[in-house]
Amino acid sequence: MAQQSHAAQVDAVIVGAGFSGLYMLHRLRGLGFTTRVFEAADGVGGTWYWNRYPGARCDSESHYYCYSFSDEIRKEWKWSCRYPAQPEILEYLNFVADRLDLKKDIEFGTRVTAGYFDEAAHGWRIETDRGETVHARFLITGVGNTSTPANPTLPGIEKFAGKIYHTGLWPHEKVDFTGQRVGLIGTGSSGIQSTPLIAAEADHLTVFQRTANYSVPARNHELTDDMRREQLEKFEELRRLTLASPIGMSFEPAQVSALEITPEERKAKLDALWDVGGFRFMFTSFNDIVLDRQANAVVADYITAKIRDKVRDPAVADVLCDFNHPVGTKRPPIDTDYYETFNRDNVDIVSIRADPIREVTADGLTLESGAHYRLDAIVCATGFDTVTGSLIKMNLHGKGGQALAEKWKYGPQAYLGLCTSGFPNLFMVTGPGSPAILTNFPVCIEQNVDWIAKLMERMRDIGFNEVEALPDAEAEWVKDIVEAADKTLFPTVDSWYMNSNLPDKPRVFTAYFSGMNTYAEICDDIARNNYKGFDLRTHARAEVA
Ligand code: NA7
Repeated sequence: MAQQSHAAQVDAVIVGAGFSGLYMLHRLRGLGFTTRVFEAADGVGGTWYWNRYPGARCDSESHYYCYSFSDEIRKEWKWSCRYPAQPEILEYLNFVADRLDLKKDIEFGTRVTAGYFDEAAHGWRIETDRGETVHARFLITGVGNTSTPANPTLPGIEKFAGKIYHTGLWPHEKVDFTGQRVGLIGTGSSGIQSTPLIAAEADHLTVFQRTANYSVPARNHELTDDMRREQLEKFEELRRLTLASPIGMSFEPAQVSALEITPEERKAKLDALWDVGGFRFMFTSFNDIVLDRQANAVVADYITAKIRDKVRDPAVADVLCDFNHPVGTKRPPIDTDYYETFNRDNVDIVSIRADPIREVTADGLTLESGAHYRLDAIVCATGFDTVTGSLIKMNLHGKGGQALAEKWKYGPQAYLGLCTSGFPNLFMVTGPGSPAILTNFPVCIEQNVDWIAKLMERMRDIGFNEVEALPDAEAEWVKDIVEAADKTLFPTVDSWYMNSNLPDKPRVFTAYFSGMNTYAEICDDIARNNYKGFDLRTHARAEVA
C-alpha cells in the first residue's frame, strides 16, 4: 500500500468524502498512488452528512443504493429497511470508511478554495481554506450534484425573528418544533419527505407550494433476515440487472408503451405498481412517460386521481393537483404519508404560484394578496445549486488561467461528464453530462471511479503525465446530450435536470439521457480505443516550485 502523506506534492488530490471520494481514495490507494483528500465537513458522508432534516431518506432501495465492490462489506452490513433513513446511510459510510481505514487519509474541516492548472508542472496547484497549497498531478472532484444549498431570495428575510433552516444544511442537534408554527417552502423530495414529520411535531405547519409535485407512495418496510439473505444469495443476478439497467436499479425497465395497451390493461398495471410503490411505479410501468405527452397524461391522471382519493378537502386537493408540468420531468419524489398529512387539522397548503410571497416580516410571511402567516420557524426545502454549483464554487482555473465559471458560462461542457477540455488532469466523478442524476448514484460513482483509476494506472504505466478531453469530442458529447433531451419532455419544464431551477443558470439539460448501461459501454469502448476523444501526452517533467 502506498504511503499516504500530508506532503505538499502528491499524485492526486481528491475533493469530497462522500460515496465518490471514499471509493476514489480506496481505489487509488490500492494502485499505490499518493493522495490527499479534502472534505469541508467534519465527517464522511457528503450529501448524507449535511441532509439531516426530519424524514431524510434514500429513494433508492438499500440493497442497490450501496457499494458493490467489496464482498466483505456487502456481507457484513445489514440494512434495516427497504429505504434507509439518513442516519443509517451515514452510519454505513462511516462503517465503510472505518472498515477500509480511510479516515486517516482524509483531512476534514478543510475546503478547497481554488485550483490552478500549472502548465509548466503539468499538474494542479490547489489551495485550501487552511492556507495550504498542495501540488498534485491529478485533481479529482467527488463533490456531489446536490451539495450547494440554494436559499430563496425573500425580501425582508433578515427581519425574521424566528429560526430559518435549509433542509440541505440541517443542524446536528435535534430541532424541536413542538408548540411552533412552522412554514415550509418547497415541495421537491426534501419538502415531501419532511412535511409529515414536521406536521406531527409542530403546533401548525403551512406548506408554501410553488410547484405541485407528483409523488408516489414509497411503501417502505423493514427487511427481515430472510429478505436480506435472499438479497445476498441473489446478489449476482441482481447486480446483472442493475448493470443492464438504464437507471442503475435492479429491476427490468418498462418495455411497453402506455399507448399500446387497453385502458383496462393500463389500469391493472398501474394499480399493481402503485401497491409496489417507489421508483418501480415510474420506471417499470411504461417506456414512454417522458417521451410522449399522451403517455405521460395516462400516468399523471392516475396519480392525480390517487391524490384526490387521499385528500379529504377538495380545495386542498385542488392545490396539491395544480400541476403545470408533465410527470417525471422534475425529479420524481416518493413519499410516506405526504398527501395524508394534509388531512390533519394542523396543516395547510398555500399556492405561492397563485399568490407569491411578498415579504418576510419579523413574525412570518406576507403574500402579494396581503394574507399574512404568523410563523416561529421557516424551513427552506428549496433545493440546491445543482450539478455545477459545487464545481464552479471551487474556483478552478485551467490552461491559460481560464476559469471554469467562464468556460461554463453558457452551460457545462464536459466529455463523458468526466473531463472538460482546457482543464487537463481534472476528473469529475458524476460531473455534468454523466448519467448520474438520472441514475442510482452509487452505480454511476463506482463506474466513474473505476474508469478514472484505470486511466491513471495506464498513464503511469506508459509514462503519460497529461490527459485532456479534446474540444471536438466534448462538443459532440454535449450536442448529443442536448439532442437526446430534445426528443423528451424534459425541455418543456424548468427543473434542476434542465439546470434552470435557479434564475441565473444557463438553461441546458445536464445529464446523459440514454442510460447508465449504454454510458458504461461507451466509456469502456473509448478506453479500448486508446481513450478516443482524449489527448494523452507526455511532457518533460518540470520541477514544481
Ligand atoms: P428540489 O427538487 O430542487 O426541490 C426544491 C423545491 O423548492 C421545489 O418545489 C421548488 O419549486 C421549490 N423552490 C425553490 N426555490 C423556491 C423559491 N424561491 N420559492 C418557492 N419555492 C422554491 O430540491 P430537494 O431538496 O427537494 O430535492 C433534491 C433532492 O432530490 C436530491 O437531494 C435528491 O435526493 C433528490 P419549483 O419546482 O422550482 O417551482
